[in-house]
Amino acid sequence: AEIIVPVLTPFNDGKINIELLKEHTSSLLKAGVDRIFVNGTTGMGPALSPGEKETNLKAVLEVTDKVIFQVGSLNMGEVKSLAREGKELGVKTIASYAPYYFTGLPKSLIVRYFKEICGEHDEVYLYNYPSAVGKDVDAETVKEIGCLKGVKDTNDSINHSLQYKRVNPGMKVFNGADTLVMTSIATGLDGTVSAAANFVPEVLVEIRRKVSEGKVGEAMKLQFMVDELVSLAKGYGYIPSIYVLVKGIRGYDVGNPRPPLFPLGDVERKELLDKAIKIMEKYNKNEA
Ligand code: PYR
Repeated sequence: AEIIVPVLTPFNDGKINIELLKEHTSSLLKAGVDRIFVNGTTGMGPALSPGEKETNLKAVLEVTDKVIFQVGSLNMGEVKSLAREGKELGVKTIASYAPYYFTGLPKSLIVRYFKEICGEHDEVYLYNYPSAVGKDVDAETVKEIGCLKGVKDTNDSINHSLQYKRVNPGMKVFNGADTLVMTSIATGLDGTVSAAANFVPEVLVEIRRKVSEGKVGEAMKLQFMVDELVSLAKGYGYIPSIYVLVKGIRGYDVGNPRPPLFPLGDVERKELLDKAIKIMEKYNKNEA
């Protein structure tokens, strides 16, 4: 099973910091992450211009070709042009969320959106995130689309993810919930796309190892540690917290998020990090 990281986008004064993105990407790959999902939710994809999406891609490509390039937006021309750009740059896999905000779009138009992207690139993944985009591109819809090679399903229902496998055999299926890393691996999905891989990649790699050794109970304990960290971070705003946790846990700077995802203040940073370290110490003690 693969561990895929939806990489954050480092900003300084509202501009992408390419060097920090490259350093973070290298560090995650060294920790054992398999692929880098660029311009996802954690990467603030919907808040990036087409040029910025391309900047992120090119930065990550300087480090690795193990990339999934997310190209979705509400402008079909831009989506297709990014898809073409990905192809020209030799990107193996691109992905897109469904058109968001327009929650009343009929299924036929969602199907058409993805078919148009498939016209530009031969390996297209669906990024399904119903709670954010306001519509569920489920297993039956994917069958109707007919050309998708994979899906990242950000969904608390593992059954929902499994149905893609049943209805579309041969399709790669990844669940995108931080709380279902162990479950995704143990149930035979193709892996996980977990934002927590930004700050605890080694823990996710260890969860995978434990599952493969049949030590499901130990994997579950590590999953619970991730759950507590994520739940803590969500209380401060998940994406801004991830920047603080990368620096505090991994020890290098990844800049800031960009408003409207405002960076945390100094007091919150310290509080978040102190609590995160306590959680990690608690689990590491139980381990010993
Ligand atoms: C993302 O940040 O893109 C996830 O799916 C978690």
